[in-house]
Amino acid sequence: MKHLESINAALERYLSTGDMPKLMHEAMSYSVFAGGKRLRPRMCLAAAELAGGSIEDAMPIACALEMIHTYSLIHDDLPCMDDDDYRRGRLSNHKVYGEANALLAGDGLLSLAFETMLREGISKVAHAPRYYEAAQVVAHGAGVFGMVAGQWADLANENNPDADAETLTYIHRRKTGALITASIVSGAIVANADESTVAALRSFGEHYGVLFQITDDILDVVGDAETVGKTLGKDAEQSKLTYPSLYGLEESRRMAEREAELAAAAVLPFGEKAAWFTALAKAALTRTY
Ligand code: GRG
Repeated sequence: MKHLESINAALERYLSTGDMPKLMHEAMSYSVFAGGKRLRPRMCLAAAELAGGSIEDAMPIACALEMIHTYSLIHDDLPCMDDDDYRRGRLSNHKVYGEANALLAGDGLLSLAFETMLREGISKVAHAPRYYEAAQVVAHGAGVFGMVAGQWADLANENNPDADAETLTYIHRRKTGALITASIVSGAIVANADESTVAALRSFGEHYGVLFQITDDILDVVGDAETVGKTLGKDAEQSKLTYPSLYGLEESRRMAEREAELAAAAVLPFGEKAAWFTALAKAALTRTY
């Protein structure tokens, strides 16, 4: 898979940059190296490549995105949140290291993400403003205007009989879509892309984010637990507002197809250069994990 090895090597390096408690390093590594798809860092690097930038310059941003994503999964699995014993096909972080350590491993990854972006940025003085703009885009997608707000709204609306399509859109644009969009936009920005390139890639990210969430919801209903690598059927059990619960499976599939078309249309102006993105959107429709 494109860039997978270099992303993993960089993550190993960034996770081992200094002196830290051995068990903490182990707990963080347990989840980072648990076989994730590396979707967000690959999107970041692919966007940088499309915009003619260097992979090396984008790598700290790409790895920070994966650290932030992994922290969110560790915290999401905690009993006080989604309470899941399995993730990425193995025991959740807190089932192995205990709740307090899992909380801290997540905190550790979140802060290491920002330390990595800031530290590596110091050596990129030649284009520092755009590098830091990219880092700010990551912060925006990860935090109180993005993923954290989405998770907040998701929890707040459990068992809310008044939650409607607008609520669903609000939650998923932020919980899942914001970090995905930030992955692509930050990659384009760090590559010094012009405004129209950033806008087109942002549009791809927004449609892909919705598409990804719809297929995630569908998998929770019809997926195979072993292949997906986590407990399924939990959305219905927790009365979660999802695409299938609101629109039914058939309509959800149609909506996913529509989002895949819109995502592909957004990158059409780039022609062959956008082949990776077009294939990614198409593959989401048939993903099994
Ligand atoms: C705790 C602040 C905080 C946020 C948690 C991401 C999230 C917010 C919760 C996870 C719930 C969930 C399953 C959302 C659906 C989309 C999603 C993020 C799926 C997992 O991402 P993948 O498929 O996972 O990219 P891998 O393991 O391949 O990296």
